[in-house]
Amino acid sequence: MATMTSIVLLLLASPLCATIVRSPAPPMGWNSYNSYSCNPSEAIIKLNAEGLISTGLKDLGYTLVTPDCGWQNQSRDAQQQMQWNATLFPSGGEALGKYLHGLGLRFGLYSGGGYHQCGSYDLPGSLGYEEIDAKTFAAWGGDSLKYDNCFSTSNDTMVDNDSEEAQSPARFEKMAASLDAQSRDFQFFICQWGIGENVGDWASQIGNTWRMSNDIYNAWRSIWRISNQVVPYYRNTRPGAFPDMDMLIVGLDALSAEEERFHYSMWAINKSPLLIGAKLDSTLPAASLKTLSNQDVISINQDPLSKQARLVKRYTEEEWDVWLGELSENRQVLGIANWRNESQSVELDLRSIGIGEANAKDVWAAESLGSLQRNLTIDLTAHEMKLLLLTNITAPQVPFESTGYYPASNASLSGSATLSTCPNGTCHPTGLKAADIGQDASITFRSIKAKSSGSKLLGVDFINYDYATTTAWDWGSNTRNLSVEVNGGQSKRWAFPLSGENWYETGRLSIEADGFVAGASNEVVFRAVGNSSAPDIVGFEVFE
Ligand SMILES: *[C@@H]1O[C@H](CO)[C@@H](O)[C@H](O)[C@H]1NC(C)=O
Ligand SMILES: *[C@@H]1O[C@H](CO)[C@@H](O)[C@H](O)[C@H]1NC(C)=O
Ligand SMILES: *[C@@H]1O[C@H](CO)[C@@H](O)[C@H](O)[C@H]1NC(C)=O
Ligand SMILES: *[C@@H]1O[C@H](CO)[C@@H](O)[C@H](O)[C@H]1NC(C)=O
Ligand SMILES: *[C@@H]1O[C@H](CO)[C@@H](O)[C@H](O)[C@H]1NC(C)=O
Ligand SMILES: *[C@@H]1O[C@H](CO)[C@@H](O)[C@H](O)[C@H]1NC(C)=O
Ligand SMILES: *[C@@H]1O[C@H](CO)[C@@H](O)[C@H](O)[C@H]1NC(C)=O
Ligand SMILES: *[C@@H]1O[C@H](CO)[C@@H](O)[C@H](O)[C@H]1NC(C)=O
Ligand SMILES: *[C@@H]1O[C@H](CO)[C@@H](O)[C@H](O)[C@H]1NC(C)=O
Ligand SMILES: *[C@@H]1O[C@H](CO)[C@@H](O)[C@H](O)[C@H]1NC(C)=O
Ligand SMILES: CC(=O)N[C@H]1CO[C@H](CO)[C@@H](O)[C@@H]1O
Repeated sequence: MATMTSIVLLLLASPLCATIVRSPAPPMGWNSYNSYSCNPSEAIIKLNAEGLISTGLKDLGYTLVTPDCGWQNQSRDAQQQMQWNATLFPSGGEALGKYLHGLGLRFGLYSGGGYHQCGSYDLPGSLGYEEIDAKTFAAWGGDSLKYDNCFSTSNDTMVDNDSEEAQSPARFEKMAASLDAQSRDFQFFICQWGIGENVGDWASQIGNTWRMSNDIYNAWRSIWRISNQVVPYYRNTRPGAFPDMDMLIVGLDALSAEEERFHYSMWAINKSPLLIGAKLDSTLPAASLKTLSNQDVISINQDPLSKQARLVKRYTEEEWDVWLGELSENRQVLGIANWRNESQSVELDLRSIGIGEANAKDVWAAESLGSLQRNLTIDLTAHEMKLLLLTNITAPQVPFESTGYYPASNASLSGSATLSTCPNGTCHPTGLKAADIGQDASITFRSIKAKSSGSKLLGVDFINYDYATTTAWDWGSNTRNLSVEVNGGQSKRWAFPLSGENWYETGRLSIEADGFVAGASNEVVFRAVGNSSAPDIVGFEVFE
């Protein structure tokens, strides 16, 4: 009864409070950080807000404007409220909000759940002041809050990625509840950096978006790193809950025009927010503006189904990937990603990704390709992401079928490799995994069946949660490599992305391995590559 009463009271009370708005599509807008670091100012914000309008980007949906770190005064006022730094923002926060709203834009606020703000040792954080700050942000007319994770555990350590406290949802939940208590709608963007376990599980409950990686870096290699880390978050992505791959580096003079299209495509199909980080003035390259303005790519990102694309096939030595995302109205987006910095021609059998026939539009070329089936030959230029919008999709007449599942628990392990029993319900589908596959280890599967000789599609069930935080600034890639040798032939290498949100959540990577012979006597050996560990292996399934 008590519970019933409180539910009734809550329902009655709800019209008085607003709540975190579950905006159905990923946020789009502009943020100051990538171009101005923690040094925004009123003039900078106004320049770029006006840039959104003069470039036409506002009309395409980029409406949120966020001054990132560095906007504050060092002291709170007598009522303990945060204040704007009047040297940098002479008109103050409320006036800035009015100005942005007057332009038809939305006002994004930024703070963090720590003792200080990121990028400073003296600007006050929101930790312990959540209710006051949420109220102040609402009074200024804020429409969203990006909430960062610096100084989470001490006054003098800016980045703590390892402690339980730094990884905990508690500080983010406190701010979410404080925003919910305001009589103003907010979007809540969690910037916890994807540290710890199961971040998408809790963050998607309380935030519109969650940063699933360390910061983007102004170089091509961070595209590879973040793409490998976003893979498993499709489980949490849904309308109102999106994985944040960080602000775009399009227009920042770090990538070629082709690479900018690749980066933008990858963010769009994975349903990341599309937050521009470039200066929207005369220095913005025309090609970058054109990329940011592609309406087909924007509508793929904003599609009402809100399904993150899946990495459905990878060719590591050949350096290309196949990504496939479901869209509304029974459409799909097919992304063919050339990680090689050279042009190459690749072949893809649509049947191997579950498609019989489909009509296709090459999105970036803006041309119809007519009806496609079976084997496509795709010419890719260096670092190109080809995006094909598929409609009228039919299933293959003769689909690939499983001809057997081979658990690691039934394989011969050598060297450091050990078989480990996982907590109940994990390490799908067997509950066991081969772990510690180091330099001298191998896992040998015998008696593998094949109906015919040649290349087979293998669905490898693996576990990798070796995520990059400090190595993110360098060459951390969120991958572990595995070599696969069939019947004593030449071994081949694959880079496995993250599989899940902990060391027990299985992911599946589909690869093609050659050298099988018809019959039931095939032998497949998995090994680590060089001196770095392989992903843990649960088993694999063969498809023909
Ligand atoms: C305001 O910003 C300026 C420029 O960054 C800085 O020098 C000054 O210390 C800040 N003042 C306060 C009170 O935060
Ligand atoms: C910062 O806040 C203090 C205390 O409220 C105030 O005296 C000072 O003028 C402010 N300085 C700036 C730059 O905003
Ligand atoms: C941080 O500093 C404040 C005041 O300067 C102090 O009250 C608090 O205990 C400090 N916290 C930590 C974790 O050092
Ligand atoms: C890709 O190749 C071009 C031309 O050879 C070169 O200028 C560029 O630095 C390369 N990019 C990367 C990320 O290595
Ligand atoms: C398509 O490619 C596969 C190999 O990927 C090959 O076995 C098959 O014969 C090809 N089919 C056609 C119709 O070319
Ligand atoms: C899809 O198929 C339907 C009939 O099956 C047809 O009317 C329609 O024109 C097709 N759409 C495209 C884009 O080809
Ligand atoms: C396990 O391996 C043996 C041969 O080593 C094979 O006979 C048996 O069918 C395998 N069982 C499974 C479940 O794969
Ligand atoms: C494992 O979990 C299932 C449900 O997920 C439950 O029915 C079963 O009792 C659990 N087994 C153990 C040993 O905890
Ligand atoms: C695996 O290979 C990829 C490139 O194919 C590379 O970027 C990555 O660093 C490798 N991973 C490890 C852990 O060595
Ligand atoms: C691993 O191998 C690389 C080169 O292949 C070498 O530079 C590095 O020192 C090795 N690391 C260890 C721990 O042996
Ligand atoms: C998981 C991870 O990358 N942890 C790093 C957190 O930061 C400390 C200090 O910078 C590193 O030593 C850890 O490796």
